[in-house]
Amino acid sequence: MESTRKVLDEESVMKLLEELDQKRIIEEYKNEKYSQEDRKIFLAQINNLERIYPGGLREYIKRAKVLLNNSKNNINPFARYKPSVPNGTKINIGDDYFYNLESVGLRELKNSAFVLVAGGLGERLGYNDIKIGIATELITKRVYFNVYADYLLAYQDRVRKMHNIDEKDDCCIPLCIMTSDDTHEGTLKLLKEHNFFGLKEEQINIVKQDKVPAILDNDCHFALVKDRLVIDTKPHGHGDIHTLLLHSGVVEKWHKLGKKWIIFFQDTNALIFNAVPSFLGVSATNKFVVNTVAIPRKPGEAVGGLCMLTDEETNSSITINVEYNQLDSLLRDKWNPNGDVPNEHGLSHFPGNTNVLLFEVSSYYETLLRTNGLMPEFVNPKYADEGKNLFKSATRLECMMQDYPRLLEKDEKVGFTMYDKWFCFSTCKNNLKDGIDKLKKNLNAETAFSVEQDIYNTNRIILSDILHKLEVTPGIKTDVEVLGVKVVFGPRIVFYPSFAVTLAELSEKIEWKIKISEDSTLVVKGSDSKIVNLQLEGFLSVENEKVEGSLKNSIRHTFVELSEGEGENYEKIRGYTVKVIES
Ligand code: UGB
Repeated sequence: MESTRKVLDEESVMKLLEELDQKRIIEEYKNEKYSQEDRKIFLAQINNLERIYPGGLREYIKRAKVLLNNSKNNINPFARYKPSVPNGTKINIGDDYFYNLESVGLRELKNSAFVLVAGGLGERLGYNDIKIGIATELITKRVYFNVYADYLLAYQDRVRKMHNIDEKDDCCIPLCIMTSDDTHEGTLKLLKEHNFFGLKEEQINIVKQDKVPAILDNDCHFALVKDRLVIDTKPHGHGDIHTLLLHSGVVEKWHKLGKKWIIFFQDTNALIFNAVPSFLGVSATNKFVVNTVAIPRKPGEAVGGLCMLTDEETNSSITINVEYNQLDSLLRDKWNPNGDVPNEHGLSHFPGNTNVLLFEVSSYYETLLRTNGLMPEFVNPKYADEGKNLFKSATRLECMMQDYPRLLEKDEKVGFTMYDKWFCFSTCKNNLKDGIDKLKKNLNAETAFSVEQDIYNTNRIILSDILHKLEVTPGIKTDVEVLGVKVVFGPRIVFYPSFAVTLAELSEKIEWKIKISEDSTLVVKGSDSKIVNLQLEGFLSVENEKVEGSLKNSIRHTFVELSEGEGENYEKIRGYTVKVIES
């Protein structure tokens, strides 16, 4: 990150470790069992740790000591704050205001850049490869990154048309991807093997997050990897993206290019792009420096809650995410003795954070320069004694990308935009078994099969409930059972972004209505496709053509349960495969 930093030689490293009170490590360094090569690797590691953390190891330890001291003395970071339900912009999908926002947002795409945070290992998902390489649904089998690239390409196409930009002139929408040691190689491989899914290599920046030193005790002694001269390190969290965007020079580059907006999105939420144009419209209209896509959440869900926190001393307020593992206790203390209680619809009073964030570039760049890209952090040691002096295992500082608004000093406008969940949020975070257990507890499964259901369902709801252009007729039952739970699929309707990137476009390209049987499959691609009064029984794939009238064939996509361990990885995590049958 800080490329101009001087390389520390052995003497300087030893001086630094001495200053940081890391005597045990200095002793270990001198141990004769280590070779010159081991020592060289160790010195390189210290130099790297110095480089990746703004302010280096001195700053890391300084901040860690404060946070560990607060934790030991039970100083609650929220002690000064009183939580209340925040006010945001409520979106009614399909009303006039929504279409207005979409068209404002569409114009802003020219000034936008995107950031995909994809450094997470996905421990809850238990998938043995990178998450952006998982098939989103089994009809087109497009993996997450393919879908994201398709959206960027379709946005570029609209920007070109809207602003009369010639084919030969560049109108790239830049993308930055954050990887980690767990995902970096896999991400490069996926992108290269697929020729960047149609994007230009130059429009993509990849920044890799590094891990930070693991800490053994309240005095911030670093942990060593067992029997090795290597400092043990642990993930620092998705908040690293802000530090990396500054120190890699990416945000400066985008600022110079005249970009106005940066949209941050997660690795496994393809539905979010339904909301992107209107979300941009909200920020542009309200001049928000930070905006968050929010959704209704159920109490107890692993989704952070947006709260208005009012400082009881100064009376100033901030609307910010409180992470799901802290929300209930904060609310019990100062809002309702029963904590995160449901409202009359069974939902939390506090909107859920999707971690899809939209920042205004000038304010963002200025803030990062002022703070040197250092994020607010927290520490979460598990203590082994009552006095809180011993840790069960080494800990580290962590940071979250959604904590960025805490860095703002000026009276800048921070907002959030509330959407219906079905429209923009469906993530793949849990393995099959945990997903099913969540369903049984009336929570969202957030697993591969629920994502696939949500993709088809969202298109069905948009066409039927919002555009009033769909009628579903009965067909052969094609439900599949997964670990004893029935998974129901309606018609498998997949629209490529090239066909429509807004609801307004979709509505314009579907004339009259679509009548489709519940076991049919419709895939539409290409900006020149048009659907006029279609009655479909079977399978239809449309690309840049006009289809009209009645179409019947005997092709069906049926879902078939797999036994444990059977199938490709992307099938194993959903528990079924798709079979194309012709009767
Ligand atoms: N990620 C990284 O790039 N690097 C990291 O070190 C860690 C993660 P998770 P989490 O969607 O409802 C978040 O693990 O942290 C990427 C919000 O904090 O999937 O449990 C990772 O690859 C929470 O408030 O999510 O919870 C992925 O793309 C809530 O909104 C992204 O960061 C929740 O998301 C998120 O990582 C949610």
